[in-house]
Amino acid sequence: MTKERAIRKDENVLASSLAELQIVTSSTARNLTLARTERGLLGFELPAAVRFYQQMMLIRLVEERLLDLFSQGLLFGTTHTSIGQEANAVGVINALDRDRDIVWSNHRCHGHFIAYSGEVEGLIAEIMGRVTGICGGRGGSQHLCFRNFHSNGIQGGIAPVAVGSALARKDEGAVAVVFLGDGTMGEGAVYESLNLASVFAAPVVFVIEDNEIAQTTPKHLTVSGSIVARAEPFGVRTFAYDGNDPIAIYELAQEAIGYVRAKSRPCWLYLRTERIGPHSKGDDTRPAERLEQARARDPIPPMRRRVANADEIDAYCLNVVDRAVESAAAAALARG
Ligand SMILES: Cc1ncc(C[n+]2csc(CCOP(=O)(O)OP(=O)(O)O)c2C)c(N)n1
Repeated sequence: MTKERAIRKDENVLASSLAELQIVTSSTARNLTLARTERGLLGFELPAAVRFYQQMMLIRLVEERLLDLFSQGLLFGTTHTSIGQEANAVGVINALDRDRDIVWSNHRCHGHFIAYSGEVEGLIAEIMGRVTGICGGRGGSQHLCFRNFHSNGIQGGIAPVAVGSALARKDEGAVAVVFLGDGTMGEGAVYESLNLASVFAAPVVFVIEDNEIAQTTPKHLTVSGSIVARAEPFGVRTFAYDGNDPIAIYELAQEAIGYVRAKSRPCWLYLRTERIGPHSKGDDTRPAERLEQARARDPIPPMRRRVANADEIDAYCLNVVDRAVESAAAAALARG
């Protein structure tokens, strides 16, 4: 093949890929209407304790089902679950203005995403690689994009983007929230972002979910000093919580987000939490007693005791997940 023909062939491939991408993008855009967002699933009309319990159960049941679907070979790509960390997602996301604020999440994003959107079916379909997924089945577990919600699996890579988005939307009164793990404290981009957020007065909330482990590496082997104290030298105010109560997290997040919005300043919201499940699938190397400690802080049982109709909510959430899986399985494969 001559060089010229080879280039033309590449151009044709590129053109057809772009055309395909455009189809996916426009069909996805059609799906992104508020009408399709199953806001009822998030229980906006319910009292806070019931609403938070329902959202946490949805997250838990979706993620348990994802692990099951993975073991049956029904997922596209990998997946990371936030089992044990649901209170953070529910507490922080419910304190946001979902229509105005911007969320930047990471590889462990399903809980944040469900609490933001209630799009259980769109998420499951996405991870099963189906055209009905919220990104047309092309993004998978770690790369979600829906309204003002974005996730990306590169550790720390979302921090500068969050700062930029906060600056871009500052005049509209929007706040950006970025979720980072303790294992991401070694990424230089986090500190560059903290510095610029402070210097440029960006309304961004850095949420640190400290579960004391990064994949299989315990925090003490890689993180020096105090994570709570890290932001203060940058002139960034810190809010901190150690526990598993979504209502307490919600109240603290409201205070933190209220401060960021009112002062147009960044803040550091530190949440000590526990990952109960594996990092990804079947890759938990922690000793039994450490896992026992983690399970003792499961946020769901204490909330369950506070909700009178927990059985009813569990049955409702289970039905939602069953229907979502059935409907996703019936949809066409994005790459099929
Ligand atoms: C820059 C970069 N390095 C390595 C990885 C591989 N990786 C994915 S998640 C992870 C651990 C992250 O730990 P942490 O930030 O504590 O979040 P957690 O998994 O505990 O939620 C690693 C090393 C990555 N995604 N990006």
